[in-house]
Amino acid sequence: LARVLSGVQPTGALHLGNYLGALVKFTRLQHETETFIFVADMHAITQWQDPKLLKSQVREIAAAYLASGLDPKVATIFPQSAVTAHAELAWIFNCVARLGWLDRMTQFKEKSGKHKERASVGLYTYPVLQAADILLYKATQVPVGEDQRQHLELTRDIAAKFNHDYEVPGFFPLPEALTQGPGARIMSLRDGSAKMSKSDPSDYSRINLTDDADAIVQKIKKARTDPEPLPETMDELKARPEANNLVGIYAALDGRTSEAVLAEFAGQGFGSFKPKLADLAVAKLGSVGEAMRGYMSDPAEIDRILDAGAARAREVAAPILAEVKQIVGFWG
Ligand code: AQP
Repeated sequence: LARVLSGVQPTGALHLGNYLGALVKFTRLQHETETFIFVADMHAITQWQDPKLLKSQVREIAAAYLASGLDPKVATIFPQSAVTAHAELAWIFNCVARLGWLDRMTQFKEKSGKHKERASVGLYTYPVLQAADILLYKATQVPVGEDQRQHLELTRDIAAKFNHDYEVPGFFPLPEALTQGPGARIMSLRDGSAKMSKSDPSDYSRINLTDDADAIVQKIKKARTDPEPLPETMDELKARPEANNLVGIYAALDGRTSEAVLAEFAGQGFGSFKPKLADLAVAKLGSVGEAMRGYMSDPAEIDRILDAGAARAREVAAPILAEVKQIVGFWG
């Protein structure tokens, strides 16, 4: 049976990109595979997080998981920092990964900005911790958005080098990124060439999971487009980033392909397509936002779910970490 693992950082309100690129896939996969989904609070502190808020941010991501349909009886849902084996394995992997590999990571370049020397060392080694998250459970499949593909390649490189250097062929699997589908790269509503992101200063660039129906409708109405009607073919659509993005969002929300959406709407202008997209988004996201608020009103229940998930994750991780330590020649 394939084992799936993924997570989301508790660093602010989730948006449509996180939902379609990650959460929807988790929910779908949980019934087909053994699924581990964590809240990445150790990753979150690579950039400053207010310690008074961090736990409630973790609960909010857990609430979003549950609201999107993750079932804690089926999937293991837990806070990353509750399973200390993540940090232990990350240290070993810090000694396997090469500086040259990390130097190539584009997300570090983007997130560290102009003053690289002021970024935390943790932000730099973030992909190594991510490799530990995945391989600690010997996960084979990692549902993520396109932006994480490079980090997954690094995880494979670390697994292969560990297996080779310690002469344990096949000990760690080489996990695969699951990035298929139209939701893998949702772009900003203001700029078809930038990804939808929590850190974009314009709230009109994204749809938040907590937005109400009015906000969703307004944001879609104001989304940047061109004056042409929707084309007949995918090639024509791909040449128009904003149009491509809105069709992709429709497809992902409706569980269809962009081709199927084009077949229905080709020839229509945005004056008629946008209201239909807005109706669909309100129908799909409205219930998620409402369910999230419901879960958030009972933090004790969320904590119970997260504690039970952490206990289960520790059980699975412990023997794998023990074997790794033995392979490395550690004392414990
Ligand atoms: N625009 C996106 N389209 C599709 N998937 C996306 N993901 C993020 N943005 C998009 C996926 O969401 C999951 C959670 O990602 P994260 O917790 O690492 O958050 P992030 O990537 O830092 O999210 P943001 O919004 O992009 O934050 P900033 O602004 O800080 O960069 C991952 O699977 C990711 O691929």
